[in-house]
Amino acid sequence: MTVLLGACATVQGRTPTVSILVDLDPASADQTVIVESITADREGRLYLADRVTGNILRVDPKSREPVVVGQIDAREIQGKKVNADASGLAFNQEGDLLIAATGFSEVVRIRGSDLNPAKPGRAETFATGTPGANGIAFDKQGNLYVSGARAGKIYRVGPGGGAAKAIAQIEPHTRTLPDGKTTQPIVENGLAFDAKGVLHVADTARGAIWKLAIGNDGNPGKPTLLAQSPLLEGADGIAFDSSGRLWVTANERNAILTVTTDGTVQQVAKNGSQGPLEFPSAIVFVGNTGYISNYDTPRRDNMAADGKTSIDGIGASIAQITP
Ligand SMILES: [Ca+2]
Ligand SMILES: [Ca+2]
Repeated sequence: MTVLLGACATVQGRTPTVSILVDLDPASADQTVIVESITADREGRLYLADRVTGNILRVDPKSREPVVVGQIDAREIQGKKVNADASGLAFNQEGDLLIAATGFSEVVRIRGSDLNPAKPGRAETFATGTPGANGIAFDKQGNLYVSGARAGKIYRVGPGGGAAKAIAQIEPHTRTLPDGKTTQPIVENGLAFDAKGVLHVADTARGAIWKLAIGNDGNPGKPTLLAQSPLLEGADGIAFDSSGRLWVTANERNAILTVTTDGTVQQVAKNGSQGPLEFPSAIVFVGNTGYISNYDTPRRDNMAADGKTSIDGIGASIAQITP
């Protein structure tokens, strides 16, 4: 009996709570800042890229004060101004920050020594030939993997960067949302490696997580489904916690879920348009605390009461979840 009670307590004892760490645009709730991803450095400081300004923001969870430490300049391409539309971020082993620049079909880099509030570092091209670049993740050898969004190609480039090569394919798929008109065609979004070096891929369109084993020769196997569930619709950023459990932000459902190694999906948190989750786009763990970027776009469960905008809640922000 004691054992049973103990087991119950382990499963149900503590309910993870979600709260806001930082409001990234305190003067507005109307997408004046747009953050699609979040990562952390070795000291546990958080980094986000603002699609509106091109600024790279650093936030120390203790001081909660965003500072600008880098910049991705817009480019002029064929006479038109093109924004980077920064997505996934990740640090390499040398401490340089890599950022998927969806607008450029590239991954850009800011050297660690240039992440400086006194003189924000300028991003430069690291990898080319990555259309739809969204999630990024490094393997243990320092190779960078890049997800390709709707076309479903996974790209890889070596530690030095250069022209990326497509190494795997997830079949394209488009889902229609419950409103009967909005569609979701992104089959590759967030990326994360587990401790064994298996790449996991969030499929936003199918509401699924794929696994891609990479052989010792560097050759990938075929993608296999780990989990597919209506709970995972909108699966965006993913990250493993220290116990090896995969956490998923389901953006359009304003939800956070976990997926175990046997594919069991569990909803950990969910809320309506008022937050604290507002179209959560990614999660990163520092110790046992998960930090979540709120992208806050007007869609599905994050649509404001006006039925048009995402103005409910506080808008672009970092939420935190303590398991
Ligand atoms: Ca993403
Ligand atoms: Ca909102």
